[in-house]
Amino acid sequence: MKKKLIALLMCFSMVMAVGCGSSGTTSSSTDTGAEATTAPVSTSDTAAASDTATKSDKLITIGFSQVGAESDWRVANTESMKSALSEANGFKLIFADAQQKQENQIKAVRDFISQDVDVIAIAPVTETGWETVLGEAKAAGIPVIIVDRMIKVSDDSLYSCWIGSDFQKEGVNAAEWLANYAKDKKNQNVVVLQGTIGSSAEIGRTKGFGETIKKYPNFKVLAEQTGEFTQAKGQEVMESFLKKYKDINVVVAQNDNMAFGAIDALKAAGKTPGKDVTIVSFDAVKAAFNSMIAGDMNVSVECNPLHGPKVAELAKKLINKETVQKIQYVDEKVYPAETAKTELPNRKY
Ligand code: GYE
Repeated sequence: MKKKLIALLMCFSMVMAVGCGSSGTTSSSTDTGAEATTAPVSTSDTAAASDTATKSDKLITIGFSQVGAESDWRVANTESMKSALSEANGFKLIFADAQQKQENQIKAVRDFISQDVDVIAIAPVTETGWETVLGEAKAAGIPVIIVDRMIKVSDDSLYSCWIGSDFQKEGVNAAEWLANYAKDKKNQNVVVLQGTIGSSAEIGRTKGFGETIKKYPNFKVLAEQTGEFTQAKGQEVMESFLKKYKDINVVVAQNDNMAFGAIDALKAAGKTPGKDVTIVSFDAVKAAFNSMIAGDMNVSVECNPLHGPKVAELAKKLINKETVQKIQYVDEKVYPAETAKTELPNRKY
């Protein structure tokens, strides 16, 4: 009740400042699938919701702000979250697709607060820019779980916990694999297709790979440019790299979808990816295993998107006021092409 009162007061002050629930973006970007939607909430709706117990006593209402649907990885992550946060498992999920824009995520979180959800989960597009809205969630007494990418905040109490991957370690693993694979090859020119600039996945993979490959003098990074984690942009940036640089020996794509785009661009330019150009990728989605079996991709560094069950467990613990581990990394492996055939049947995403 106290939480609802605080939320109502906050909402009122937000009406004065920005207009509570006036955002149409969240509802238009909201998934229209089976789960509930985040339609804009008017102040009178909110007041009504706080008067009558509209929420089921049993179900935990959780608002999840997802990055978008930019890659196979993301689709798998969404599926994992939706199936774990189901009514059968005790949840009412409010899913909002941010279409790769942080501003949409901020609006979605404000909608979640005004709907007085029990828990908020966010897969943040970028690391920075979260202080204000997370301060609002904290003031409303709503615990926040950060999923996948990290956030950078001066006050760690603005979120309850985080679960995701060690992106820097993934970058180091990619570089170590490459250094060993091409140890007898001289003058290896590398281009890097980066993910969304400012996302933890991009920051960690760029740093881990860059710092490690520097130790091996037969590699030279010619260029780094973002392909926004999408296949179309990966292909476009690769085409421009091919126009600019004559001798590209290695492509490092910070996710599989950009690697698929780069492979198409290389083939169109008459090159043989997997043979005369080494393709290093991240995520290890099923399609990457098929690409390795076809001989196009040389390695994919795993990034596990199956966070749903863990988020469900954390949400229940937070509701019960149990202590949870603040930072949790998932385990990940490296899959070179020679493992693809045996591993493909075991892959879950
Ligand atoms: O690698 C990429 C997705 O944040 C780990 O985002 C995630 C990344 C993943 O678009 O495919």
